[in-house]
Amino acid sequence: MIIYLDGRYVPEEEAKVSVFDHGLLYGDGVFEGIRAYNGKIFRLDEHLARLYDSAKTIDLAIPIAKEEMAEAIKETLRRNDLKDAYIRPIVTRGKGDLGLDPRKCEKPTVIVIAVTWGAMYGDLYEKGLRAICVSVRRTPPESMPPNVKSLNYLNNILAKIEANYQNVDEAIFFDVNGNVSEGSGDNIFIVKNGTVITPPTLNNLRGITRQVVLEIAQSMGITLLERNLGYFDLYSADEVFVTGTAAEVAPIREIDGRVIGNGRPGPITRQLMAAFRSATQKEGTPIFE
Ligand code: PXG
Repeated sequence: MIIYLDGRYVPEEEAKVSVFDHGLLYGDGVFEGIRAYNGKIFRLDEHLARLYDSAKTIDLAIPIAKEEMAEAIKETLRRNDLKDAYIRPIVTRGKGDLGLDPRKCEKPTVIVIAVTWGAMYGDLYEKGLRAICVSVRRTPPESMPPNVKSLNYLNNILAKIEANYQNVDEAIFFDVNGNVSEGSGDNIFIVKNGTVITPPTLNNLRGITRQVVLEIAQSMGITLLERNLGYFDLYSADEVFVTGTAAEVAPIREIDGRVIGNGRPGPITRQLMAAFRSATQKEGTPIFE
């Protein structure tokens, strides 16, 4: 496996960062999760925009331009001969000392990892996922904007741990005000009486898959709403699904023991899953040109 590290393409064994890197010491940095399908990188520009916006928000100046980052991603895929892949660009604050002051970090560390990747949830795309609403709340935007895709995922990991202890597939976050936020690593949608509804993005990550699904639903003439949701909306929904680069579009069949709809992926979810799959096969930035 070849990794991009600070301008060089190196074997995995040589892809090492300092133990004084603030990405490790403090989770000080940002990342993206991007997919390539069929030789094309899906929504690369949107992912790069979010990476640079996340970095800007935490006052981290990425030392290479977006175009260079795009080239590093493509070249990493080419060197690993990958046509279908999960791509992980990472930018950390860089090597500093044991104090948290970022001014001690002279140069951000830039990494691109690319690996082969199949369907994250296997047969659950047919059966549907089981989920719980977790007690841990999504970090409020006043503390750390969930729109920043930062290297500190402990809030999300605590949610996942809670779901793991309950032996379910996914965790659903609420925010501190009692509104539905998102899944541990994906955005959430409900379908009620034919309308597709998803929460606004102040209290969650502005997912790129979420945006693609909204575009697809609109093009299909499905009524869309962005509004706050509560427990009532989740439990009484006809359909619930989550969206993410890793998860793609994944149906939820049960929440806190309540069966959603008839316990099978619903018709609108199925339509959106199929349309999303076909979009990922068709569009994207070519890797090998
Ligand atoms: N919310 C959060 C908190 C995320 O981390 C999404 C939504 C979906 O966004 P996109 O742009 O991908 O549609 C994410 C994306 C995992 C994992 O293991 C998931 C993500 C990142 C890293 C790992 O599930 N997330």
